[in-house]
Order: sequence, then structure tokens, then C-alpha cells
Amino acid sequence: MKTSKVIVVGLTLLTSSAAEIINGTNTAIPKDLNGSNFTYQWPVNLYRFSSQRQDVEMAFMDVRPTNVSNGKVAVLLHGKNFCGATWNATANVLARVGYRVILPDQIGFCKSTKPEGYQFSLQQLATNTYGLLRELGVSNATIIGHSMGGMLATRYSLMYPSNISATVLVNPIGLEDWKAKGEPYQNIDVTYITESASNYTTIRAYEQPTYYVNTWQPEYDVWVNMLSNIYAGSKGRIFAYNQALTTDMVITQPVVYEFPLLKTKTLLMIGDKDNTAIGKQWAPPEVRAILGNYSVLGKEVAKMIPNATLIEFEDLGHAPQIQEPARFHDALLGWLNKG
Ligand SMILES: *[C@@H]1O[C@H](CO)[C@@H](O)[C@H](O)[C@H]1NC(C)=O
Ligand SMILES: *[C@@H]1O[C@H](CO)[C@@H](O)[C@H](O)[C@H]1NC(C)=O
Ligand SMILES: *[C@@H]1O[C@H](CO)[C@@H](O)[C@H](O)[C@H]1NC(C)=O
Ligand SMILES: *[C@@H]1O[C@H](CO)[C@@H](O)[C@H](O)[C@H]1NC(C)=O
Ligand SMILES: *[C@@H]1O[C@H](CO)[C@@H](O)[C@H](O)[C@H]1NC(C)=O
Ligand SMILES: *[C@@H]1O[C@H](CO)[C@@H](O)[C@H](O)[C@H]1NC(C)=O
Ligand SMILES: *[C@@H]1O[C@H](CO)[C@@H](O)[C@H](O)[C@H]1NC(C)=O
Ligand SMILES: *[C@@H]1O[C@H](CO)[C@@H](O)[C@H](O)[C@H]1NC(C)=O
Ligand SMILES: *[C@@H]1O[C@H](CO)[C@@H](O)[C@H](O)[C@H]1NC(C)=O
Ligand SMILES: CC(=O)N[C@H]1CO[C@H](CO)[C@@H](O)[C@@H]1O
Repeated sequence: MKTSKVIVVGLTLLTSSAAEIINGTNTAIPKDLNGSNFTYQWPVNLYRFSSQRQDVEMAFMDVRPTNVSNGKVAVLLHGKNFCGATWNATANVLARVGYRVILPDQIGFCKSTKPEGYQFSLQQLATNTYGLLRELGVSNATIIGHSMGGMLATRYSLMYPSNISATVLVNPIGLEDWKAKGEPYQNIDVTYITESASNYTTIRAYEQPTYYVNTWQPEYDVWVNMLSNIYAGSKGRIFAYNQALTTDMVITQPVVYEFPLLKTKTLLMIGDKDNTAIGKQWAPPEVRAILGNYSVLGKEVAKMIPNATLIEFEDLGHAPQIQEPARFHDALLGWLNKG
């Protein structure tokens, strides 16, 4: 197990604490951690570090290959309404074929710190994730991101191309610039009010038409409850505010203009029936109607990325890995095995 270590990042840290990894296999980590009481499949570890003059911690799982290692590492980045734990099935599949799989919860989400007064940016979340990998001694990884995690994976690939063997974007958000298409700005304080009203009913009402093509299966409930319990939990208020800030983050920090700059080999996996567009709820009807057309956006963005492969699932929505895990994993492994 690693002990305390000073991180050198070319700047003077204003707090005295050093970055460290707390190993959840050897240390008791409370089940109700930073406001989430969800049971993760593997031990939860903590990456403690200093960021923006605060001591923060990222919870993460570190899954070892179940059989023979292939020497590769996969990092799975969760979406805005999800946690590292939502990648459960994918992590099992990747570990079975030899990957070490790292599943972080981003700062502000799930079992990680819910900071007050944090400047959320995709660059900051990418920097935090890179810091975690550096602390773990992982110099190269396959970065796989879903939804907001796909937008983050795009930013990560732009920032750290030499530390990536491949990038996989699963129904990423940010394939279009919603504001440039006419979506009005919504004040963070207003978004916070809506976020604060989140519960099982509101989350399911949002996810059913966007994520699951208007269908609902009992197994989708686990992810709705995982999320609604955070809103109802001990950090619920600050979590709602963190969510309002990350909503603002994805709307005000587009990545779409930079897809042509991606240097890494990239797989774009798109459920065509997805219609996610952050903030479309408050856009006028004529704008709402043109946002989130993934059957068009996937093809457009695949052309923008220099080294992209596009795999479409014509009948699936925003979360193909949850809607049809077997089909999704066959497609993912098929591509990963090629190179
Ligand atoms: C934690 O310790 C266990 C057993 O000692 C080890 O297998 C695992 O890789 C460690 N995890 C981390 C994140 O250091
Ligand atoms: C472990 O990997 C070996 C070599 O690839 C394979 O023959 C064996 O079936 C695998 N075992 C399991 C339990 O997956
Ligand atoms: C995680 O995956 C394991 C093995 O596939 C399964 O037993 C468990 O129910 C899953 N947990 C969740 C929360 O989906
Ligand atoms: C990322 O790649 C660069 C260039 O190869 C290397 O200098 C750096 O140490 C790598 N980062 C990590 C965390 O290993
Ligand atoms: C990471 O993998 C990519 C692709 O295989 C390679 O180009 C790059 O040099 C590797 N980086 C490091 C730090 O090993
Ligand atoms: C969620 O909140 C709405 C509006 O306040 C309410 O009508 C609904 O019953 C709540 N659902 C749950 C599961 O608490
Ligand atoms: C988890 O937290 C939620 C919200 O506080 C609570 O309703 C639920 O009973 C908790 N579940 C467990 C198993 O502690
Ligand atoms: C795409 O990436 C693969 C793997 O790194 C490489 O073999 C191939 O030449 C690249 N293709 C282009 C068009 O850059
Ligand atoms: C998406 O765009 C295509 C091509 O313009 C159009 O045929 C289709 O109806 C649009 N889908 C939705 C859901 O708006
Ligand atoms: C910021 C914060 O509240 N972090 C807490 C997360 O949970 C761990 C474990 O209980 C605490 O040590 C942290 O203080």
C-alpha cells in the first residue's frame, strides 16, 4: 500500500496535505460514504488529494483481472446520473478478458467529496483522474466514458493523448453545442431548485424517454434508487448544488469544436434512439425539436474525429450498456481485440 507522498504538479499547493491512496481492502471504509450508501461490488478505495485549496477524496474501485492479465488497464468514467458502480457489468466483462479496471467516482458525485465552492470544469475532473492514475502508477490506459463521462473522456484525450491506448465514447454528451443551437442560458440558482426536487419519480420520468426508448425494466430501478438516495442522503443539498454546477459545466464548456484535434484511436458507440440534450427542458419547443438527434450526431462526429470507428445501435437509447449488455459488450470487445 502506498503511503503519503507529495505531488509535484508545477505549482505550490496551498494546503499542507499530501496525496495518498487509502486501500479499502485493508482499511474499513464506511458504507455510507460522503452521502451515498449504495453497495459497490468491489472494495471502495480513496484517493485523497488537495484541489482548489480543499482536501478532497475520490472514491474508486480497482478491479484486478479475474484470470490471466493482458497487461492493459481500462478506466471507466461514469455519467452525470450514474456512478462508477453503474459500470459493474462492463467491469466484470473487461476483467474476465484480462484488463485491470479502474472505476472512479468524480469529485461531486456518488461516494466522493461533495465540495462547497468548487470550480467544476471538465479540465479539473480530467486532472483529478490523471492524478489518480499517476498515484496508482498507471501510465497508459483505455479510457471509456459514458454520457458526461464521454464528454470527460474527450477532454481527457485532448489533454493526455500520450497516456491513452484507446478512447471509447458511449453515447457521450457534448456531440453538439446546445447553446449555439438556440438553447437559452438557465441561471444556476434556478437549476439548483429543480435539482433539489429530484427523487425516484422525477429521475425515472427523465430517464425513461431519454435512456430507454420509453420502455422500463425492473433492473433499471437500481440505478435510479442509487441516485435518488444520494439526493435524499446526508449530503443531499450540496449534492444537488454540485449537480447544478456540473449541469452548467457541460452546457458552458463544449468539446464539439475540438473533435478534429483528437489524436487517440477512438470508438464511438451510439444508441441512435437517445435524445439527451442537457437543458432542452427549458428550451423553446422549436429548439428542443432539433436537439439530441443521435442518429445524426453520431455520424457527424465520427467524421470529425481523425481516427474514429462508429458503432451504432439503431434501436437503443442513451445507455446501451444497460439496455442490452450482451450486445454492447460483444461490440466493445470486438473493437478492443482488433488493436
Ligand atoms: C489494496 O490491497 C489489496 C490487497 O493487499 C490489493 O490486492 C489491491 O491491489 C490494493 N488496491 C489498491 C488500490 O492499492
Ligand atoms: C483463463 O485463461 C485461459 C487462457 O486464456 C483460458 O484457457 C481459461 O479458460 C481461462 N479461465 C477462465 C476461468 O476464464
Ligand atoms: C454487479 O455484477 C454482479 C456480477 O455480474 C452481480 O451479481 C451484481 O448483482 C451486480 N450489481 C449490481 C448493482 O448491478
Ligand atoms: C504520460 O506519458 C508521458 C509521455 O510518455 C510520460 O512522461 C508520463 O509519465 C505519463 N504519465 C503517467 C502518469 O505515467
Ligand atoms: C500509450 O499507448 C499508446 C498507443 O498504444 C502509445 O502510442 C503511447 O506511446 C503509450 N504511452 C505510454 C506513456 O506508454
Ligand atoms: C417526488 O416528488 C414529487 C413532487 O414533489 C412527488 O409528487 C412524488 O410523489 C415524489 N416521489 C417520490 C418517490 O417520493
Ligand atoms: C440509503 O439512503 C437512503 C436515503 O437516505 C435511505 O432512504 C435508505 O434507507 C438507505 N439505505 C440503506 C440500506 O441504508
Ligand atoms: C488509427 O489508429 C491505429 C492504432 O493506433 C493505427 O494503426 C492507424 O494507423 C490509425 N489510423 C489513422 C487514420 O490515423
Ligand atoms: C433526426 O434527423 C433526421 C435527419 O434530418 C430526421 O429524419 C429524423 O426525423 C430526426 N429524428 C428526430 C427524432 O428528430
Ligand atoms: C468531504 C467529506 O465529507 N469527506 C468525507 C468522505 O467520507 C470519508 C469517510 O467517512 C470522510 O473521512 C471524509 O471526511
